[in-house]
Amino acid sequence: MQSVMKGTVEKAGEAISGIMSSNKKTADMKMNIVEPTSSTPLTSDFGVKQHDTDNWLSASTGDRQGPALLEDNFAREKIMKFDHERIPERVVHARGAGAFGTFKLYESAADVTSAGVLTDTSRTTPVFLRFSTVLGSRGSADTVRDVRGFAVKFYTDEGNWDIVGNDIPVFFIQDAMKFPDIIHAGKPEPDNEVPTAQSAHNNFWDFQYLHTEATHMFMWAMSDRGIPRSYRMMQGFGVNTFTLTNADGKRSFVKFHFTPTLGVHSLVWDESLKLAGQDPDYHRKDLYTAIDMGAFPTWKFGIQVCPEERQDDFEFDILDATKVWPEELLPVRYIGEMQLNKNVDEYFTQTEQVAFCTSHVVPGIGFSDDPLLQGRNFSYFDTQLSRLGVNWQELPINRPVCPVMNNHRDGALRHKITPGKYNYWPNRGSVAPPVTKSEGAYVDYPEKVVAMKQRLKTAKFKEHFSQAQLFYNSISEVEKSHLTAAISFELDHCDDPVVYERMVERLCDIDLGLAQAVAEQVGGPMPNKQGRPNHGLTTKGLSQFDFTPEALGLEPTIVSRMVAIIIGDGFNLSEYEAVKGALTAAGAFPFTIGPKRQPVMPAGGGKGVSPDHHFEGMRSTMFDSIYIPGGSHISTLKKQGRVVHWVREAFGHCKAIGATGEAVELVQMACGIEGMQFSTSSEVVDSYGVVTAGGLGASASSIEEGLKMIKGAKS
Ligand code: HDE
Repeated sequence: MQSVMKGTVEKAGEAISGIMSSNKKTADMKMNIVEPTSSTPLTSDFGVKQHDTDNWLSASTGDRQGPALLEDNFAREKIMKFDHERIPERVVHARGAGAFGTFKLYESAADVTSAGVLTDTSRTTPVFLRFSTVLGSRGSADTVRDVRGFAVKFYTDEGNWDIVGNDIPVFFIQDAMKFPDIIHAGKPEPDNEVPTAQSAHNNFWDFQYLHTEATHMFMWAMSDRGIPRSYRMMQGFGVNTFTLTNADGKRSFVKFHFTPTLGVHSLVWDESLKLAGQDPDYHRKDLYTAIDMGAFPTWKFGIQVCPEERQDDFEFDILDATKVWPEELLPVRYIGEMQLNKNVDEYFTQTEQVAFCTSHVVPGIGFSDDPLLQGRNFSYFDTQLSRLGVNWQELPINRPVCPVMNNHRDGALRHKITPGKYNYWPNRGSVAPPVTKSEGAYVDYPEKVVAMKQRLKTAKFKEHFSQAQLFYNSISEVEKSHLTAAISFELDHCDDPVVYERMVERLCDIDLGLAQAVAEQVGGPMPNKQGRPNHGLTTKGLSQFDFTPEALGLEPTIVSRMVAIIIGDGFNLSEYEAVKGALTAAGAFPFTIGPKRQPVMPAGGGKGVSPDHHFEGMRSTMFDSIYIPGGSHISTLKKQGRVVHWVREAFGHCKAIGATGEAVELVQMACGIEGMQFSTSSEVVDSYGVVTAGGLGASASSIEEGLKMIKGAKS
């Protein structure tokens, strides 16, 4: 990849160094970065230079290996350090990928909050974002069907603010106390630790039936949101209800939204399944490559604000995390933009050691009584203690960019050295005094609470189906059919009839047609009666089609899309170069795929082209689109099953395919379906996302056009 995109990488390098010189967090991290070079000698951890780290000190004669000696402190240090390399993986969201970036506000939200990060439009706030899957362990695959974590740490001038969100705006449970149950039910079953990274098993669906408040969320998880094309093409949501307080002390409720400027796109299920084996790192590589190439992913940041006086105006409780706030009732106000523009320097010390806490908020931002959030505020700090130890906030990735001073002391691996006499307050020297609100202190919102201590959920929390119906009613027919197929797949993996038959019953509470379609696939009695009547309401902002670039008022783009150009000996060099040049100029990432990674000769001879990969080394699933130039290579390629499969599979996955000259025949053979049009002249024909031109010339721009269709075809 570096070779094909060298120019772009150099440009990206310049852009990144410009951005980074003004990034307080990356500047702060530099203090801990020690770059190994060929002139940095190898030493032990206690600093002594070493001459041999391959052979354990032993009592050997010249021709016979003798016993290893315990006295070899260098060998012992190396082995013992290695023995302790692992820390506990996260109990959920273990598998992740992260990057650094910046947050810029373009409209002040001073009317609702006093937080500097949301009011000062002149600031650039450094961020670190960690994406993750939820159920799989650290070594599982990226493309499994799952919810994705979207955790953002804002290193603000007033301290760290963490939004620990997901790519889906609601959650399975309303109360934190249920978290161990939902996670135990989703994780591998306890007797045999099967399946890995999947919700397609008895326990998960048993829980979904018995725990009705999860209904809305499982509909989202089974929709295409559960199989994103890229971390860069997902929305992020804070999910919980937080509060904002302005300078006059007026408080509002708020939900946080991040919307990708690339639009929201998904894989198709067959691709996800195959990619989990073919390229388990698909998403982390996609993120890393895009940033490396200078195609920086960007999200618009929005707030959905509910004034205190309107909190009881809705049929749902605004503190219930299993409910969205429909945009017709409370519109999303986009006020800023977040961009990721630097990859991590080292995975462990940054992506693995980053630690988020929902309880980390800054002045002007606060909590609500959302019972899920209240419990999360306890859990995250607690989990960091077991994962990273009591001084986890001193780790380079976690420490704030503003001053930190207090009377917390000691504990394992304390790094900070705080000189002086005082480690308590008040002290006779008035050292490290608390300050007032006007001096920047976080002051809790004075809220009157009159209540009974009891374990309950109030009436509105007990309504569990209305928004599941709203979601189903609001998505497109294509999304509905994918959702039906996804539930059918999952329940097919449940072998206990109690589980899948009861789930079909549950689906009747949403939509009878959906329940019947699923029953047909998975077995059990065929339902014939709708359960709860469907209210028939719809809302915007739930379907992925509401987040295509066009719907967001943006130009569709092929920037960072991966295009495979397939060639064999005898390919048409001028078509190849024209299309590859056009793709590169438009910001796409073209890769040449040939029969071997040795020079492939163009028609008419000349210098060969060395492909980036060979037909067997990659699969169509790893690319967004395919282009095949014309030439005499087609007669050979047509006979190669793997090549025909490349094209046919890409077509089956609704990808844009381009062919010029003789290649039109190959594409026709691989994916010709009744009614499909192919061009035999220089006229460009676009039929079912297959763009063909029989002659030379017009191809470059037409392929570009074809690629723009990716966004629609893949949603
Ligand atoms: Fe989490 N969650 N969670 N969660 N969560 C964790 O904290 C927890 C919930 C989310 O990239 C853990 O540091 C409870 C909702 C993300 O490091 C743990 C409850 C949402 C990440 C934890 C929830 C999330 C976590 C495990 C129910 C979306 C990964 C490791 C009240 C808004 C952050 C860790 C990263 C991680 C607890 C529910 C998102 C155990 C008790 C709702 C993105 O503390």
